[in-house]
Amino acid sequence: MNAQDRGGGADERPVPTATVRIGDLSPLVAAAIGVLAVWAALGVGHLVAGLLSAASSPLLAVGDMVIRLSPEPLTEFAKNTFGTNDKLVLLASMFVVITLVGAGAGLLSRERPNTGVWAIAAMGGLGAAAVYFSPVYAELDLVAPGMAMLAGIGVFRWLHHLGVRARQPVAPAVEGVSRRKVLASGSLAVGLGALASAGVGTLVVRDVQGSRAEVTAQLGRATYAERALPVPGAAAFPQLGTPTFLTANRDFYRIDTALRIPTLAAADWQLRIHGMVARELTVSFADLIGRPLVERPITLTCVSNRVGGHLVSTANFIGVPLRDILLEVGVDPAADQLFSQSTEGWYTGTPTSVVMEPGRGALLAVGMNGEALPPEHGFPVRMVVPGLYGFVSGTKWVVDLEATTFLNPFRQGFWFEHGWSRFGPIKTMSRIDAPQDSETVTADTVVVAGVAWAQHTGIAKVEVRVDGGPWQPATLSDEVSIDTWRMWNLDLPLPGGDHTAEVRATDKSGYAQTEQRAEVIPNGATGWPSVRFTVG
Ligand SMILES: Nc1nc2c(c(=O)[nH]1)N[C@H]1C(S)=C(S)[C@@H](COP(=O)(O)O)O[C@H]1N2
Ligand SMILES: [Mo]
Repeated sequence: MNAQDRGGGADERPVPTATVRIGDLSPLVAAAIGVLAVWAALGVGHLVAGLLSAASSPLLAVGDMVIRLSPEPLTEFAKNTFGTNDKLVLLASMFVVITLVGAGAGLLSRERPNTGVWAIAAMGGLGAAAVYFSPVYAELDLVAPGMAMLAGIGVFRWLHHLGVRARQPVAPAVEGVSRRKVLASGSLAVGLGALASAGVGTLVVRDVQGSRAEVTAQLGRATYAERALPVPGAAAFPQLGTPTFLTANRDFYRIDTALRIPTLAAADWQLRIHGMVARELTVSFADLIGRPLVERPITLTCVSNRVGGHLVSTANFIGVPLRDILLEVGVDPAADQLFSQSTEGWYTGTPTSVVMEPGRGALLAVGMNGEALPPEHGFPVRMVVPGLYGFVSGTKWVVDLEATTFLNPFRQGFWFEHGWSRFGPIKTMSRIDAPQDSETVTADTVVVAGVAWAQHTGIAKVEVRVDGGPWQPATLSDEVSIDTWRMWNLDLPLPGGDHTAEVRATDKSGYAQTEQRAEVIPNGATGWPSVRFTVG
């Protein structure tokens, strides 16, 4: 190393080259110390949050804040580009940014630790602010970011001290080597400690499996007022490329803003029903599951599903009719909005009139395909309203229901605040699953097959046309319920070459899908799905 490398500038003094500020950390060691310090902070924050309250993990709280504050185009870009991996991408990007900031903080502190300490304190402050301004902030939540900041600063000062010492040639080489060893072991210990804290923090948070197993067992011996019928064999054509009628829980599409899946055990859950009601009610999980349960197949759809998209799935949901509970509390007829909130702070508004329709079948759901709700689909309790997109009806991890009006400026749904529509009836839609786009089909007859949905209205007809020709009716699957999707297929003898197939569904109200293309925002996509394929 020579004098220029150290960028001395004004404080450069004419001293023998070999000893000029030899205690300064090398860039690599300085950067590594900064990185280890921020990792330690993240790990400790995650561990303490896991023990106290998951909502207080500074990393996740900052991520939540990013999601809440992201402008709509960015959110859509992320969803379209990364799909269901969007949260992983967000967390990974944050991790990279934080690591780089840590490295930068280290590099700015090659001589003295002060700059790095301030940078880490600033990051800690950001984490604390994110936790504090989270919609679910609670008393002890500042402990995790506080401990994280202290851990980060402590580790930084300590490793910096070891690093500087390791470079001072006060004693013969033997001592220098041992000091380097101390630095290396210290760094290793910090790295492992950070990893272990993050791991343990994640584990303690994730433990609702015991409670889930218990609920699944309870569902097995519960009293049912209504059970889903076995699915008829002709309800789907998976052999032709359509989905199966019921979607396995692990394949069920997942959409939410939750960076950490809430981990509320059934025993700790309760739902408060209040606002414009005659008798306020707080329901425990035991109350809820002790009522006569109903089990019904329902197809859920996300408003963000683009034409041809896969944000649509079907399950046998088990739950308690929400209408019955609302009748019990006596909802004021002037309360046109049912405002629901989840334990992690998401919220939406649903039209009371829809939930109160006698045949609608809105549920407080506790089960899905014969088991307790999976954690990512709302364990222990979620709302399901057939015929409405999830963003205005499907509140997962629901803990609060308030009868209010849509005029209440303090009770506006999360996605409404972000530029989406207030109401979300599901639009009649179809999808072509076979052939796939750009596929080459080698057969005399091309089998076109897919799915269509018009929840709570029902599908009456599906038609296919090829290369702009006449519309031809497809064969429909058995109808299981007007609240579920319906599969279709059609055999087409086609000459070799390139072809385009289009599909349109007509629902039981007589409405046929419009050709007009609409974006998903504000209230759902429209347009005819199409695929281009080659007969070879
Ligand atoms: N708590 C909570 N519930 C939520 C959401 C959310 O972000 N948070 N997203 C809604 C949206 S937009 C949809 S489409 C459905 C999706 O439910 P699923 O993930 O079980 O398919 O959940 C709804 N419920
Ligand atoms: Mo959605």
